Amino acid sequence: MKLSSDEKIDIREVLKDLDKYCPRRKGWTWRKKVEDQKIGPFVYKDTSENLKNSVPLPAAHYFGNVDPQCDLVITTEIASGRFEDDLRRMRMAAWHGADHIMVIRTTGQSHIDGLIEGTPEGVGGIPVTRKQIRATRKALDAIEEEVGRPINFHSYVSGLAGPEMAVLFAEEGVNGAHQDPQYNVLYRDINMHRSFVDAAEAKRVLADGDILQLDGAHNANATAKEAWKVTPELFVQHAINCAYSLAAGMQADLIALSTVPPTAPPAPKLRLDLPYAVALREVFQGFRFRAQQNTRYMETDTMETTITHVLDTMISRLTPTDIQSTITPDEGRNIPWHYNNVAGVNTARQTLMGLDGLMEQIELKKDGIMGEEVREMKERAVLFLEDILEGGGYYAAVEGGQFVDSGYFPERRGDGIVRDAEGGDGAGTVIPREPDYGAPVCSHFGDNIYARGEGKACSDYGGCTLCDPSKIQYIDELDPEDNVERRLKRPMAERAAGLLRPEVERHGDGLVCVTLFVPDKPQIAEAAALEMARRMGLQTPEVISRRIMHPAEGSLFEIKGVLDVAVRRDEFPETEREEPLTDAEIEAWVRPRGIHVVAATVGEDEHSVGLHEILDIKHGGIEKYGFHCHNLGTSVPIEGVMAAAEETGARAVIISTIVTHADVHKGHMRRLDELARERNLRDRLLLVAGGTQVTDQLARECGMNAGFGRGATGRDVASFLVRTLRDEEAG
Ligand code: Z98
Repeated sequence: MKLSSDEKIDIREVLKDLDKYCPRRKGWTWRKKVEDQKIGPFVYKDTSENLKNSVPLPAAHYFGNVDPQCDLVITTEIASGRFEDDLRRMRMAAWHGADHIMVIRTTGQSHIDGLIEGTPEGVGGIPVTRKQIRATRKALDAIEEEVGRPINFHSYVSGLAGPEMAVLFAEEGVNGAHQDPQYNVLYRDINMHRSFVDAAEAKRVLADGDILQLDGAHNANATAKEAWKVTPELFVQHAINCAYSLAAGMQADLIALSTVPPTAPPAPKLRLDLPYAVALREVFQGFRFRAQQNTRYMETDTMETTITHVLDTMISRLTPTDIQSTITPDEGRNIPWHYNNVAGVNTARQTLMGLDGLMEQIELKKDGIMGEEVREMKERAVLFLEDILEGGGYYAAVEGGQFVDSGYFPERRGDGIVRDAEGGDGAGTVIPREPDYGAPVCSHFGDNIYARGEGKACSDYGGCTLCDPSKIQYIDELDPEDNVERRLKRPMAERAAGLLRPEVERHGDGLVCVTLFVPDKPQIAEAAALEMARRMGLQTPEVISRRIMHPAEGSLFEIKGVLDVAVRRDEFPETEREEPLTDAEIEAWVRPRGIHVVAATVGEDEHSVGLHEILDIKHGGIEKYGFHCHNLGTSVPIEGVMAAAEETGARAVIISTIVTHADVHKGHMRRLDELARERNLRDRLLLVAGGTQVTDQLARECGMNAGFGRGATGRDVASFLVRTLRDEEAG
């Protein structure tokens, strides 16, 4: 399957022959750092290889459209609820630099004691199934070809079906997974004995599949009442999972600690979070670090979330990090919207590029408050661990409510998460292994009759599904109602009919967001804002963000609602728009040639703002490329313009009319062309007209070489002049 950058991904093509799909690559991929990489006008210190296709950061056009890629893997979390919609999001995110796609699974899947099949719709994520994984991996194969960089696909192996999920992931080429038995115990109330027994098995499978593992410690940040106080506990959670993973056979460089800077402003963030990040990295040297953005203190204001995310990312640069994780800044107020996946990724890459080379210029102080805090945190973590050991070990500690409370250890508030060692999902399901137990796949922890001889364990029975993919049983849709074919019917029919609707969560969902400021007290303003949204025609309007500007002067609201409007795409025929030349290309051609340009607003027009925009260096006008501009001013007669053109030896004339009546702008253009011909200057001169009523087509009909209307920039005009003059020069 191949993607073309001007065509949408073809879901039907993705779904075709999935029963025969095999992953073309297995295991995790890091970005390759390139030292002192020259990209455009800059030499970068912390970048990796460039992409083949991408959307650069918005300001890139000032710098020759460079799109440097940082050396950290960038994660985006995808959670539309329908895997077919996830695929398009992944493609958008990959074009913006994400190479770790974390697919959130549907609420409750961790409580299902086995695999599920088909592709039912999910809540807060998708059900992870073989078909969903294959479709996603197949789409990602094509997307990684398109952008020119391997993309890691990630989901979850914690939960009741951990070992089964791990085998499924290893079979299907999933590249990364969360696995942490403590997650099961603390956050999903799954029986502790079962969780740890399963974890050994699951981790062994992940290890053999070179799948990167993330732990679950970040959940303590996210659930604690005062997240900055649970840092000693976080060390202990990381330590238990790391030690257990090593014991199960994982390599340290595929074990990643999932860490989150615990606070957000107005808390003194760097003062609290930086020593924590430093201490973690000192204690867990040799392991990998995945830095997630803070999600504990996200409000409904995406700007606030973004600023916290920037600070989080700065901490990642100040302390070594391998994966910069991002979350959609609208998490917590909607099903995250696809453009917000892109927003999150862009926050990380914009920050990381801005901080390029930082650590070659500064050093963190090891003494003073940093050193003290680091030492104290480590001591408290060790005490926490000793406390567990003295109290009878991990299970007893959890039964006693040792984990997740709001006290800075050893301070206790008696508000820990308490679990019964004999309770929870899957209690009583751990049974002793029979002496003749045979493991169903080669990757396996512990005793197994097949693993006793030479060679592969599965050679005794002719190969397992990890070694021989033809043995995998692929099961297609089972639910006649809830399946991808049925879900695709409406969107596909609308697409075939050429209909377009706005969307943010799922194909054609009609969801839009409007921003309204209402000048009244918050309560009245909110009710009024909702009513205004209704009158705009939005169905089911809902306030997703409210920000008080002043208790009496007014508040700002973001309101989402459904705009039930479909427009036909054939109403908008595509016109070929030539990309303007880059600033550098224009300047390189213009400067050595000393080209004169005469410009004026003509007739009786005193409005010079538009022309200034096009000419003045201050407004990014054509002067900056080295054109010699002779601005004759306002209300200049056409004859005067032509005389100046003759005198200065100009190669181009730019006339502008903003205010016009009775089509005088057309008359001016025709007259300019006529005069140039009379004076035998037409071959030498490029005639350009601009103004609110002017279009390129109209200008050409009136004898101009080009016309520029509303929104045109100096670069557009310069690009036209250079292209035309260059062609003339080339003959
Ligand atoms: C993140 N947004 O990591 P359920 N195992 C572990 C987890 O941390 C998680 C799951 C499983 C977060 C995602 N973490 C939260 C160790 C989830 C998921 O039960 O299917 O939700 O398991 O960035």
